[in-house]
Amino acid sequence: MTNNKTILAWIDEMKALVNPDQVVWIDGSEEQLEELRKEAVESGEMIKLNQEKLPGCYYHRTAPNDVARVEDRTLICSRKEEDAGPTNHWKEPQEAYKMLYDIARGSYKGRTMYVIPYSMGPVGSSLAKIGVELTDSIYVVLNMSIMTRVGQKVMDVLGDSNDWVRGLHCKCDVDPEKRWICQFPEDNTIISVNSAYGGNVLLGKKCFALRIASYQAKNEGWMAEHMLILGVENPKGEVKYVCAAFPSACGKTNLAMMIPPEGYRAKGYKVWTVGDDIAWMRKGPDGRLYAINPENGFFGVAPGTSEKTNPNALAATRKNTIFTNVVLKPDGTVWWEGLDKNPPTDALNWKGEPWDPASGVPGAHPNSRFTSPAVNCPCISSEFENPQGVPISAIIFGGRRAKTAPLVYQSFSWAHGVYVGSAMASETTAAAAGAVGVVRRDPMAMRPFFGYNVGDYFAHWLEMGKKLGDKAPKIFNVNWFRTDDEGHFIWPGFGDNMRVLMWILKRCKGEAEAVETAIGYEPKPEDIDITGLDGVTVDTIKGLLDVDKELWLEDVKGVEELYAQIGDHVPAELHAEAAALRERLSK
Ligand code: OXD
Ligand code: MN
Repeated sequence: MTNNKTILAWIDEMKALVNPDQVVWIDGSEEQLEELRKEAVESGEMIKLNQEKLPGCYYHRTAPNDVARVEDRTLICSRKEEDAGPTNHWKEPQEAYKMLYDIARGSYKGRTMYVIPYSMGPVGSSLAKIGVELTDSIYVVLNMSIMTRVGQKVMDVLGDSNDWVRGLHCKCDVDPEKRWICQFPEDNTIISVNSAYGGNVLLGKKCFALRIASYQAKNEGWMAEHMLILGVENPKGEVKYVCAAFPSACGKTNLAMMIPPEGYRAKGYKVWTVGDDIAWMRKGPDGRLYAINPENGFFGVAPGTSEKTNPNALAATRKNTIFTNVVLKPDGTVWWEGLDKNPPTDALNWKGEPWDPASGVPGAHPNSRFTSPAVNCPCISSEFENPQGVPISAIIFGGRRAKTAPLVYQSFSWAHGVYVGSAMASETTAAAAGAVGVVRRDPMAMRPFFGYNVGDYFAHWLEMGKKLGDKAPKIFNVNWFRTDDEGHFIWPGFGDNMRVLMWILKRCKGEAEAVETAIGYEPKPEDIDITGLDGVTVDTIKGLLDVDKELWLEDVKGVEELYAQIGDHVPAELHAEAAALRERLSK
């Protein structure tokens, strides 16, 4: 498939290490993928679902001890520990290679090595990048061929270049004690052993598109971010694009695929999805910031996805989708908590055991997933394949804060916006084990994904602002999760978040006024459109925009503690932003 010497030499080296019975190159053809699906069904690795109801869909179960990303076993192996920074686990590269090679040695014996050439981003786009993943799992091949662009066309574009990311995945015995997900940013290399769970083994996603790419982006002057990308079309047919970063469990996929309220739809407003998880952004020829979604599919959390919460995501799962760790019904269809109110009584749970919904134990794993092609999504943007990307008007940060953050505010400047992103946080919910309401700092929603020192990452953001100047997107913060004294959410969320997006876009066009507060620019309460919203008045909005200075001073303290933990690498400009905010709040 290629004469690229750097690829052939590396594959020879890896072959000698893992010792496969045979090597199969993934060419991207439907015939080859279909053969692999058949083989996976024969071996029991996958189950073919009801082809009338779910055409092209398959089912897979992971080992029960291998169901999520493993942050404490994810390492950034930069030469200097300081370059990994305090938010990452680190190992010296030579030691890490030795440890990983000892685990990987001979582990493909009796197995096939699949070679997956893949492109993150439209093939040939100047914003795209190429990787090669070696894996001994057909499940990985089939997921990668949904989540990325794979095959011959990728090799053709790469030619003889050495600018590609090496990725070795060895399933081994899925032993959690020997599970490691290692990134070597200085070597463009990823090695993942003893897992078969998506986030750990679909190496194009978190490992490359965020950890390795964030490091490349710093060196090459662009940005790799954990952000959705969506377009809002107005009745005149003009589309404006925004990116948004949220920590997990804040409704990122739902926002990316949002359906505007009826009143907006009637007027002709539409929302288009470019991406639901990752954005790669670069300054374009006109000086604006352009974004692509490097992925080609959605690796979404199934539980909670329904006709009501996200009909577009649900529609995307109705064909050519791989379901992992959901409930398997006897008619060869699938179910998960939150899909509807009719849990099946004669189904198998995610572990393959007969499941009684009355048991109170969930049938689908809370992190069960669907892997669906992006083209399946009814609201996929017509610009999804645009190699130039889409121009970004606004960057939105958000979190889950019961009392502190208002519904929406705009930063005073790019540098202040970088402070706002660095201060991102979410309060823990009852859905996870541990104390409720504890603030977890998650700068730019990147905490598990920085490929280098978080302080240097902040500095890179400030650099990008200087490079973009007055063409930089405006930066906003939103909070859909303010609660009343009884703990009920005040803002309806979901499609009604469109009302907040409208103010944001008007601000970007200079068409909306704002009130200057200590924390940033806020809308005038009457400027958030509440037409057709039951139970929400201008006073409700006033309450949602309220800023409690005591809580905010506490929050600045939390951010300063984070900065202290990061140490010298935090840019002075961010300390100055924190100090200025403290001063404004103390007035
Ligand atoms: C994801 C994540 O799976 O952020 O997208 O964990
Ligand atoms: Mn994510």
